[in-house]
Amino acid sequence: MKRRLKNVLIGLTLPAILLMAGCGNQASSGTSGTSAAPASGIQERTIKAGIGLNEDHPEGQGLKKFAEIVAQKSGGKLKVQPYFAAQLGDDKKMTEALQAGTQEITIPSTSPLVGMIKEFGIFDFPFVFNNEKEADAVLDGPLGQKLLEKLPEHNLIGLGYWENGFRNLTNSKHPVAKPEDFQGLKIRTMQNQVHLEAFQALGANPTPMAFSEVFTALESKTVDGQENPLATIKSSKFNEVQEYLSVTKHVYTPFVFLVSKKFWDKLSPEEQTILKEAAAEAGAFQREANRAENQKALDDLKAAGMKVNEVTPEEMANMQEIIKPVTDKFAKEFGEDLVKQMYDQVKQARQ
Ligand code: TK8
Repeated sequence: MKRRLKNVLIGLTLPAILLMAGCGNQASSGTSGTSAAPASGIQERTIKAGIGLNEDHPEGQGLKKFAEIVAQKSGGKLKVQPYFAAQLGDDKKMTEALQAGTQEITIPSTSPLVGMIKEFGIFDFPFVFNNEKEADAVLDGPLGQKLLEKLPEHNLIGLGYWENGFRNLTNSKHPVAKPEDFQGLKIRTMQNQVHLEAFQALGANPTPMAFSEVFTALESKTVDGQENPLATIKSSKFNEVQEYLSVTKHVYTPFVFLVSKKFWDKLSPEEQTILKEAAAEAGAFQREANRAENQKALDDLKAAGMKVNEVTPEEMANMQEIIKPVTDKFAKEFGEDLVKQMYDQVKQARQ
């Protein structure tokens, strides 16, 4: 009897002793259902991450890089499943899925989110940044971070900004070199009031729509034109349905890296750190890839037969003048101090 009792006691105490001696990993790694929390604090998780652009676009390359880094930092336990080309829906739909907790990550343009976080609208003001360096300085500086802090109240966590880039106009009617050339053009815009009213002020006839509908709308001539960075125009093959490309660089659009707060709050500090670091490292990679691709895309689009014209700084200034009543109106709506901060930080970045 005594021997049996002794064996039972050893059976009960041995795992506890092993656990205290830090041998918990063997007991819990990869096995499910163990009562002891894994010493490493990393669970086996599958993370659905969707974007609207194609896999070959620098944003798609950046998302794949993110998945690699997360797998490497988590020993393969955190598995990011990437979805491209709006397989999970457009920017707004995927952002709503994050808020509902049915999707974990998306990286939309800030523009379609302005209905939810109005202050993001300051990035829709035209001709704010002269180059990517200035955009990085504002987005990665106190102002960009301040806007990310508004996300948790919307059930979203923002881990930083990636690059969509400087937008340019394509259309099937004629070159656009000066404000009068916008007259009557049916232009697809993002679902964003600043863009809509800016193109109206220029005399165009804007139609807001989700990005996933743009190619078909151009092909069926429902709209005459659209505007996007060169890498997107190339990756989405808009040259197949658009004859003219006018290099206007009229707005710099950021992507914002979003995580569902419902998902985020379940993560251990270690898992959160892994996602934060991976989003930053993949973001730096994505910005570089986007800039390289934008350089190359212009030559490729010309080679594909697009008729390309550059818009002179004088004519860009004329466009900005015409749009000024619109940006003055929205500066009041978004907060004039926020807009002033943005222009002050741009000035600092120019020094
Ligand atoms: C892709 C969109 C796209 C944006 C647009 O999901 O809608 O034109 O520029 O990049 O976010």
